[in-house]
Amino acid sequence: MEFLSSSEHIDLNEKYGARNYAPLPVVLEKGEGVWVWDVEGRKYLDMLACYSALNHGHRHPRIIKAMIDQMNKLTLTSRAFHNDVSGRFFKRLHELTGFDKVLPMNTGAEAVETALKIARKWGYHVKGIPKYEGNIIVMDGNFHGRTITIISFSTVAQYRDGFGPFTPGFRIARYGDVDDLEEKIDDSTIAVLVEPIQGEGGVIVPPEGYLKKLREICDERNILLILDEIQTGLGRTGKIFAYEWEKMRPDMLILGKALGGGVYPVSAVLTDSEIMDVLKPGDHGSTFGGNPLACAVGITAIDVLIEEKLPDKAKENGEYLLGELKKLNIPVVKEVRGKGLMIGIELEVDARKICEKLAEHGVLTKETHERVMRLTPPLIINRNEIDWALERIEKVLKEF
Ligand code: IF1
Repeated sequence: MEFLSSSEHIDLNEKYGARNYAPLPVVLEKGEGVWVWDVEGRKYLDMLACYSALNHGHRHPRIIKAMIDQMNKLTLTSRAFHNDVSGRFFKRLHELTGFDKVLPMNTGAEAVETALKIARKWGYHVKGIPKYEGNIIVMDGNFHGRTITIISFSTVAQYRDGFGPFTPGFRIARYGDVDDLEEKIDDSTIAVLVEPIQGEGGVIVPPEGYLKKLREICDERNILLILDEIQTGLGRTGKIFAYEWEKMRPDMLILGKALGGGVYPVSAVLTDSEIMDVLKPGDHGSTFGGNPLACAVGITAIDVLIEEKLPDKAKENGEYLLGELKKLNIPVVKEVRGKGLMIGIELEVDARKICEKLAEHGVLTKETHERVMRLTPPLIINRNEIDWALERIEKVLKEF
């Protein structure tokens, strides 16, 4: 393949690609572990990890091997037939989560849509809410994906602009505020959908005990508590699942991103039989959902997560990184917050410029909502690599 410079690659992308992103001017060619290289051979430390889809780092050898082995056998069958991998994947997820049943999908948004469909059907067929009067409560500042139904309940104007008319049946409550939630609940409320920590919302950590209170309210009112752990799950916050921090359990758990081991889109909805069994054959489906390749990758992604103790690493290294960042008393830093290796630095200035400067110093990350710089490195990152990043982050922040 002929060599093209970064700027030539950028020209191609701008000429032929939709402008639905404004990427940093970095053209990546190779990744390994926490490191990536651009086409000119410059090396970067990846502190974004594809928004927590790269918890295992780039091209984890065990995951690559599992994928290649499966590719040399069988990749895709449709669900018209069984395959010899999906059952083992479902069992592995059952062992990891304790939920009875798994519905496999591909992207996060598809899993969120699947969870909403299961919840609605449960609301009418089990809870007995009169058909189509049901409502589902979501949070302001939520991010659950980009489909028309999901952006119908987004509170970010840009994510909705131009995409109406919007899907009805959703109410917005203030994130972290159980009193406000209680005001929004009525007899037609089916479920509450919430992120344990809001990622895109700016790494917003709710008050201690929030999830526990949500659990109690949902139990009292016979409402399904659905947790979107697509970003917070699989070790990111220092536990396998963020809900473990509050010793509570959701009725439905949505996973994605790192479930695909950084190599393939794999997502899933997990719940117990009395909820999942509302779905009869033909009610819902997906061409690629639960394909052999996805399942082989998913099994290995879970095995690596557990065997390499990635949640504990995220807890220890996250505490260290957060602690070091909090010591930086730099005027441009307004607040540092997060849990495990899901960290956000709220700035007094536009975070994009800082991310561009960081890239020049070999550290890659991305802003969210103009002023929050997120730090969500692969969970395999070690102390030396964290110090290497801290040195450069401090240097760049001091320049502003
Ligand atoms: C983009 C954000 C992060 C998610 C949660 C569901 C999904 C996501 C909690 C949907 C996806 C991605 C999407 C990507 C950027 C990134 C993102 F800024 F958009 F919000 F991570 F914070 N639930 N988040 O975070 O999963 O369908 O994408 O597989 O859309 O720009 P998906």
